Amino acid sequence: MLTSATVLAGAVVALPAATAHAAENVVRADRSVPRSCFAAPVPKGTAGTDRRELTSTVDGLIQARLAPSTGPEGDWDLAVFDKATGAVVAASAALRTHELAESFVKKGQELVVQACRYGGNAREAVLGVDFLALTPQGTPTGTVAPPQRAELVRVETPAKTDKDKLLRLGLDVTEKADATGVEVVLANDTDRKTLADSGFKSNVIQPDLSAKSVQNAKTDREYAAKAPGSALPSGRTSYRHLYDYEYEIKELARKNPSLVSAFTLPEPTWEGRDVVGVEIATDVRNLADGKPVDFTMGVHHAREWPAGEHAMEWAYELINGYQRDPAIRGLVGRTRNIVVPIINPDGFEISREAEPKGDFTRFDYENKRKNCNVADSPKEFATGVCKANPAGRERGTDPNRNYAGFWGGNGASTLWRSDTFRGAGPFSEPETRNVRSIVSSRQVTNLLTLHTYSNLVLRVPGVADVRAPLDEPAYKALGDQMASRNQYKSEPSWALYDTTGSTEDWSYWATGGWGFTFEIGGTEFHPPYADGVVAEYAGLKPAPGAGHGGNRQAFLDMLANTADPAAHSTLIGSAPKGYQLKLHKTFQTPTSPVLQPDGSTKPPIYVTDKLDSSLTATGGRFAWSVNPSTRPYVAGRYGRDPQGPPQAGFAVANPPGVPAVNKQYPADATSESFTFHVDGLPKADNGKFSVDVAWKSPNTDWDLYVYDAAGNLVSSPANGGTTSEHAVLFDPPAGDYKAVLVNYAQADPAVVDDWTGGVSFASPVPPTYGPKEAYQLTCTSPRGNLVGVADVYADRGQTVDVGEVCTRSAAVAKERGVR
Ligand code: 0X9
Ligand code: ZN
Repeated sequence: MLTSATVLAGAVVALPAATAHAAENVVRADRSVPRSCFAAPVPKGTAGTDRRELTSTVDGLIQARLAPSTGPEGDWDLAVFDKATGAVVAASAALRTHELAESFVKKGQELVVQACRYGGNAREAVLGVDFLALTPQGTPTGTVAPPQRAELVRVETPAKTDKDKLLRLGLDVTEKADATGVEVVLANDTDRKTLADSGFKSNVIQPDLSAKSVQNAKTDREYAAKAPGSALPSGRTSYRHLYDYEYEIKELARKNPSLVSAFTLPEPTWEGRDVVGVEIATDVRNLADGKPVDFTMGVHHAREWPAGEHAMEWAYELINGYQRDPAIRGLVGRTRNIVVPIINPDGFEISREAEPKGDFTRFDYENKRKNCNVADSPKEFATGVCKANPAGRERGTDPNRNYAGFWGGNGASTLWRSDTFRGAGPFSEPETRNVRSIVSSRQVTNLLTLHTYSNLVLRVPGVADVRAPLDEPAYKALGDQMASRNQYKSEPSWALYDTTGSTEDWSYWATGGWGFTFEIGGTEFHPPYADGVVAEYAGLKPAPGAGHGGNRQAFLDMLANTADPAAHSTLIGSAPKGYQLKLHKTFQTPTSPVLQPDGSTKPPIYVTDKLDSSLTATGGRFAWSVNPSTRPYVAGRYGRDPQGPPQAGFAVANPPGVPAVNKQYPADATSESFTFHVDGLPKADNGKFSVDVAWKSPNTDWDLYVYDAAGNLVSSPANGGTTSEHAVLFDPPAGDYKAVLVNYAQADPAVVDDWTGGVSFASPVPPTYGPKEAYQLTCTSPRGNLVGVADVYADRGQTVDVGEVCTRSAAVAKERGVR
């Protein structure tokens, strides 16, 4: 009785005799040796290492941690090996001495824990090891849950309201969506029931995600075994682990000290992991050199492994290219490049380390999306570490719903369990605050956040109501340019469905720096490496970008845009050597009216944003690449002035007869239709057309589809009700269109509830313009005296001469008697 209870409760076991003799917990090495700690166990006594041997007391998890001892921190790493085979079980290789190596172990498994002093002056570090029995997920009591099958289905959502309704069910909705359907992950029977009860039509895309994962892992092993290298800049052939990312980042920095620097983001994660990044620029340590910043990041979402791979390969691309490719060398010389491949290391570690299990019935962790925040779940689910807790993969906040931009609105969930849970408040998560700190302290003119999947290049806004920014034509052009390389679809992200609180919907509206989301790949969150990483990155078959340059070329286009002064703003002037110029802005970023679980809303929350960046003068003239001083949010909204009247609307004569009830459209074409013509200039200027049909009973359902003359589905069905459908096309090209009506359901088959309807037209909405905003520019002397102040207005593409800001304005102030 007692023994089994101990196992189920999750035994926490320290090192042998660790509690009795604290000294046992201290690892020591007289000198540092930069090496991969996880490459292999090295013999006892090897320089720069220390080791412990121990035996797992549980079927569950090992958690090995390193913390700094007293004195300087240095850089220590950690690895755990299976003693019998020498295979790495867990490892951690972050930049300081905050290491957490965590993975699955078997009871009785003999382990070697190896600590390695990579660099720095710390002769010792403090080691702690815990073993935790695995609590079956979803069961706070520890009862074993029945096996569950995870599957991928396509849900039919012909109207935009259907998508919104689907989003409200709290299911795991993917970005793979088109005008009439969305792919959804059903993790278990509860999800299946939720979908079935909701009345949506669906069909299976992938019946067993667990089996698919096992198959993909095999494909990956075979590929890695036979490929000597790949077309990637690093030549890599398999998905990295978190420790691979960490180790490679610091090796890149160590080997290229003037070009590359590794850094730790300001906040550790919920589980205490350091988040690491890499910066690439000539004279890399001089952060305040005034160059524009390109910021690329991956893995907000745990299971989206190719996102991290693409970001990491981009870092290699820049470093290799700087040495070998004159074009890349030129671009790198004019920019600063920040890469953070894994924004959400807690989540990524779980997903990545669960893969060998291939078991979604108990370890659906491989399918985890969110971070490891536990604060918002009910108490009974708030126990255990993220890899072993009663809520399983459902613990956590969606980092891509947690930014302040329109936070709390549509397309994010108020429920802790949901895959799009928005969190307790805007920027409630360390992961989003880390990104915020970079974007707020540097002039990030270009931001790219990588996700999987659906072959998309997305820009703001995430919700249609926000309307496009005045920058829309240039913003779209950059997205389209990148999409011409990877052959993804370029569009504003609201076109799929609403999202609020996503990365660039904060960063762009707050700073004016272009922000894009790429959804890499066509079918899976982490497909076989050769397809999802090598082919998509390098532009090889079977990627759609094969022969067009792939993501590699898209990223280079983004970098070329970063280097282009026409794409941002530039301040020029002169300042004595060593003087500090600072640009400051502070403002309130409003969230959406905050949706409540009961559907009501509360007033928006105002988040105080502060943007502060600096330039160190080198003496004489300077040029400082910055974002425009007026926020897009304030500058206004895109639109166009009507060039003529809109076309007159008309009622439609319902064709004679009624098509049979059809639930299989378009597979079964049974339907009826009417055609209409849209006029163009000089006769009419239509900003949009709307097709509206209505019927009597809420139990009747007519589905509406609108096609152009070439047969493309063009409508974005929106705002339908229970007795109506509404399809809209903005800026419709002149020509013939066909509206198709499918009789999906009849309230009373004996009495036909037929539709009535019509087509209406509206003028384009003219642009709206807001006020201009300034930056506060200050100059501080090397002794710390404030010697110059100016308000600076700069529009996109503009070069503004701020003159001798450190001397002239100071002299003027003196004349006025200001001290
Ligand atoms: O839902 C998301 O966060 C992203 N899709 S994913 O399947 N990778 O989870 C897309 C966000 C798109 N919205 C904006 N970028 N605004
Ligand atoms: Zn994602």
